[in-house]
Amino acid sequence: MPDNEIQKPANAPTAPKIEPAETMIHTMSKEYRGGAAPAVLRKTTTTPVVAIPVAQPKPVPKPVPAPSPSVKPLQAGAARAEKNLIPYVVLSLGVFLMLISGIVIYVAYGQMQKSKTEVAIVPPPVPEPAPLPPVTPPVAVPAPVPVPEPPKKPGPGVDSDSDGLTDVEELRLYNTLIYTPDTDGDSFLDGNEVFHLYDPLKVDFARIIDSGFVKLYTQPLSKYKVFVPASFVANEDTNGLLTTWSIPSGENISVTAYPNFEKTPLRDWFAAQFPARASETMTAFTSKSGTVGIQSESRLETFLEGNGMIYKIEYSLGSAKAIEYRQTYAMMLNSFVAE
Ligand SMILES: [Ca+2]
Ligand SMILES: [Ca+2]
Repeated sequence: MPDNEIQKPANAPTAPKIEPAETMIHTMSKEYRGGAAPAVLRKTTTTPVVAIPVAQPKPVPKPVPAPSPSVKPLQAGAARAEKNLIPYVVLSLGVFLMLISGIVIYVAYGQMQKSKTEVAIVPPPVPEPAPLPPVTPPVAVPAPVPVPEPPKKPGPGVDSDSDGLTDVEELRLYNTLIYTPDTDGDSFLDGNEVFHLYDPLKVDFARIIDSGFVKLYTQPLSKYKVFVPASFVANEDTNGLLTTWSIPSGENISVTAYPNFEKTPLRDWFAAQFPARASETMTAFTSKSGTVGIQSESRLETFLEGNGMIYKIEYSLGSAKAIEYRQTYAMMLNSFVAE
């Protein structure tokens, strides 16, 4: 039995017989035992080994003598180690190159982004503004000084039929027709009849004092008589020098008596009494009853004299915007008698 053949225990089960064609046991020649040249080892390592069934007890291999340290298997191991390092070196180089490439690409990409950012940040060149033409300051034109308008003088009231009586007088005082100038048809206009102290509603020469539209007012202290519309209410002061007839629309007609003991001529008296109105033109006036005096330009203020007195008969408009009672005022003047 050869040396390298494994001793089988006596009581070991019989191993199945293995056909030589399928299982071959290669043994090492003596010349190779204890270390051999690498070339020889490579040649012998290809020797097939007999497969041992698992169920059999593991044979104890015969210890192999340690190779001599002076032999060259270490050189072969070193060569294999060097050979095995090559892939790692190549892999390391590849990784290194990839890192370098990545860094280069990263730096290049950063430079590109920076360039883009710098290009975006750079503001476009601002064109120089064209020089503006010299501005000529406007010539200051002084604002026109507003001229205050003089207060408007009240105009006459509406007289629809142009008979001399306003519509207000006809409707409120004399009961005449505002669209019929001659209400009673006696060929005299309504206003003309009132002015001359006639009844405008009766033909012939019926007196207005008998019509009921006017009444006689007598002032015993100041000693005068005057016709006034029946609807006017007299307001007298205590000494009888001033009597005022208020009109519901705001106007009033008044008589003021001034004693003239020295019998000063009327115009002189007027100049002394109203020195501020010395330049005012006063027109001579004579009533239908024969009383003489002077009258203002507006014909709304009249001074009559008689019986040692001077009477101012005034038509004050107050807040009225139109002169509605001019013919009535004229009627009162024509009826005024100092006695
Ligand atoms: Ca009229
Ligand atoms: Ca008439």
